[in-house]
Amino acid sequence: MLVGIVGKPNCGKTTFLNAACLTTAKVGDYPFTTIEPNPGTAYVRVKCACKDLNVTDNPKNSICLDGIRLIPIELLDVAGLVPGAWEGKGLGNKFLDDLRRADVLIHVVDASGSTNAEGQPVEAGSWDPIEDVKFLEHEIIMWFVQILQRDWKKFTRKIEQEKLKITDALAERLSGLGITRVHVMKAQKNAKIDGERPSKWSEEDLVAFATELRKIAKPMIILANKADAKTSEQNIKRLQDFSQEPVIPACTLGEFFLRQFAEQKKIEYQPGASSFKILDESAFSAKEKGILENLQALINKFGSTGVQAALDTAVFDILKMIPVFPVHDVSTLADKDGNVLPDAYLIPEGTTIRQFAGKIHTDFAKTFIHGIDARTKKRIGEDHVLKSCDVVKIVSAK
Ligand SMILES: Nc1nc2c(ncn2[C@@H]2O[C@H](COP(=O)(O)OP(=O)(O)OP(=O)(O)O)[C@@H](O)[C@H]2O)c(=O)[nH]1
Ligand SMILES: [Mg+2]
Repeated sequence: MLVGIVGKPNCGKTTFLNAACLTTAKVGDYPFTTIEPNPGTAYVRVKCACKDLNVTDNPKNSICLDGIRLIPIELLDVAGLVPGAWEGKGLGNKFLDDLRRADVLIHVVDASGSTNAEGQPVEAGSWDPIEDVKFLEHEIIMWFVQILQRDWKKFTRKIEQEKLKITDALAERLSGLGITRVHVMKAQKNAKIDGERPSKWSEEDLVAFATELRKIAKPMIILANKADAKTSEQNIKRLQDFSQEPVIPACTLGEFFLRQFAEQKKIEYQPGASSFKILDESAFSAKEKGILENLQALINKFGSTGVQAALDTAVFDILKMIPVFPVHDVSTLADKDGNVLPDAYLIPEGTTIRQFAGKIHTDFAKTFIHGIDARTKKRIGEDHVLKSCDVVKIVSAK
């Protein structure tokens, strides 16, 4: 799973990545600080199965902290997008191509209104961040449209002459963008587009189709960043009223400091928490203490710094992922080497045990015989839909 971090230049995308992943990618108060994408690994938190099964675990692909399993997810911070990027403006399509693999997008917006469309600093409050939300969605839609329009006539002629299925042909054509047949089918249905005569689709039809496809294949949340600025509060309310997507107020810079101080053992802080505790008063100057007080006040107002909340919303509310723990031995709950509850996987709600087997190893799906629920010790058939926090064994012929 890949979370793409997008937005116009200078809105705080790299600061978000650094805060979420404790990386040190370059940040600057000017546009296009980032050109090559910065990858990072962050964690989402779920209740670990060790808690209710009352076992001591030895996690391998994830981390367990006092019964909370931290599961890694991949993030990608990309270059800033400016209006017309889909036509090649700014860094253009290169930026968009970096997002091909993204399953969900976090759109970072400068809620303080102190950067214009190109990411140049302007007087605080003078730019309307609602414009950023409108333009970014438009850019992604037009990126899809422009890919679809290449050879559209030739493509649709072939479909009609050879009596191919438009859904299959479109899914194949768009597969490089991480778009599946199910995505295409849903988008066609929502856009109410005739599947019989694709050669008759107008440009408006293509835009309507791409608009629906964007919502399904690249769902988005809005991170209303720089919430610490005076001009942000009113804009955050306006963004929440305007946007169809979830809007999460955030102070990514504050989260970055908290995470660093926690790493240095100067404070006690868990990402996403609503408070932190100073462990070493002498480690901070009077000015730094003032900053920390302001940060606590901001967290009190918004519930958290918004960074972990954005990741959790993207993974659990938008992608609807659930954690599942595969084991080799249902009595000891261990793998072949005796590690108890070694791995936690994130899978979409509705995944069957057989589909899950295929995610662990393609061979498993082919040679799948049945599953076993480690809690009940009962056999489960291939169509059994997994639940959050299930612990399962896969029995295969291999
Ligand atoms: N006040 C405030 N400033 C922030 C916050 N997050 C980022 N900034 C500042 O915004 C500026 C841009 O931050 P970056 O993280 O480099 O922004 P970016 O979106 O990656 O920019 P490009 O790579 O140029 O597209 C820097 O001066 C940051 O310190 C925040 O939460 N509050
Ligand atoms: Mg950057």
